[in-house]
Parts: sequence; structure tokens; C-alpha cells
Amino acid sequence: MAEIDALPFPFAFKPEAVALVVIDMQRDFAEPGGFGASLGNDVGRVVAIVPTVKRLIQGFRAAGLPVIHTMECHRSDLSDLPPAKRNRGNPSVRIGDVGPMGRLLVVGEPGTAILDEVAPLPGEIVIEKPGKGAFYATSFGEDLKRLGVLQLVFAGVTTEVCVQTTMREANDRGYECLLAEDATESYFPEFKAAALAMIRAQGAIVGWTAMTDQVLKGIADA
Ligand code: C5J
Repeated sequence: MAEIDALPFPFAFKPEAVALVVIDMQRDFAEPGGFGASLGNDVGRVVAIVPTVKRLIQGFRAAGLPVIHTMECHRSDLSDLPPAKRNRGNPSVRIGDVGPMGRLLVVGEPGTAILDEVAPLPGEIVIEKPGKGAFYATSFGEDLKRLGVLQLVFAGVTTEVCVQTTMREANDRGYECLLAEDATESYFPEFKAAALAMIRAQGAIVGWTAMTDQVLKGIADA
């Protein structure tokens, strides 16, 4: 059995039962004028991981392994946007309002789209999710069951919000989860470091972490 050199200990890789889950690599989190920037964040940190996320996606595709993409977004009538989410805080523009890339985090708007460099290919599953976690109010759980996967490799943004929430949801449902350390990012370096530490603490209580090169090596060795 192939192993991925991971923390806190090697990850026993099952290539016949693995999928890559790429979380929310959307313009709204990576470009000026989007949702991330509306909260005062430096979106350059997200842009910096795009080549690594792309390399990971290409490795899965080349091996014929499933790639699933998620998008945080809401219906145009905002019926799936709780007021508590829309009205939170003091952003420069709120979810559903019009910004330079269209309405923030609304399905079909230019800013809501996944970045071109890491865009889904025809046939790849794309989960449109109204929450931070990918299981809430989506078909994600059923899709994973249909694919017969037992292990999930995670990439995307942001580490401590949508990535960590989805990893915890998946861990509770019995999936073995591994986060690609250099293919995920936070607007706050200290939050990323803390999230990675929390995930792998206490004997991988939420899951494993590994560098993208190690994940790709595991795929090549399998
Ligand atoms: C956030 C996300 N940070 N995709 N969303 O609001 O992590």
C-alpha cells in the first residue's frame, strides 16, 4: 500500500477510494472587489497558492482520480442566505450586493466564478454551497457515497473557515481526511498555522496534513 509522508504520521493512501476536494477557489476570495476583500483582507495570499492548487488538481486528473470543486454562493433571490450571515459585521459590500465583479457570492455572477487557472473540467462535480461546510444543504454527501470514496484530500480557501469546517464534517462522517498544506491558505497566517496544528493534533483527531509534493508522490507510487 502506498503511503503519503504526512503529519502526524504517514497516511495509508487508497488510490481506489480517494477524491480531491478543492474548496472555494473563487474570484470572490482572490480578487480585489470580491467578498474576501470586502472584509478588509489581503487577497494576495490566496492568489499565491493558485499554481500549487493547479498542480495538485493536474496530478489527480492525470491519475484518473476524481476532482470535486466547491463554491460558496447563494441563490439570486437570497432565499438561502440567512439574515444572520448577510448582516454580520461591517463589510464595505454585503453578500448579494453589487460590487465591481457583480453581486457578491451570488450564483452566476462573474465574481462568484472559480478562478480560470483551477476551473472545473466538464464532468467534474461542482458543489454550490450556501454554508461554510460543503455537506450542509448540498448533494455532497450523496455524491461521495455514489463515488465510493473513503478518503478525501483537501485544498483551497480559507483554511480555518470553509476548508476546516468541511474537513470536520467529513471526519465525523467517517472519511479519512488529508489537507495539502501548501495548497490551502488563510488571510491570517496565524490562523492557518493554528488550523493545521488543530487538525493533526491528538493523533490526527481531524485528519492529516502533507505537502503537495508528498501527495503527488503518493499518487505516483500507488
Ligand atoms: C469564508 C471560505 N472565509 N470559503 N469562506 O468566508 O472560507
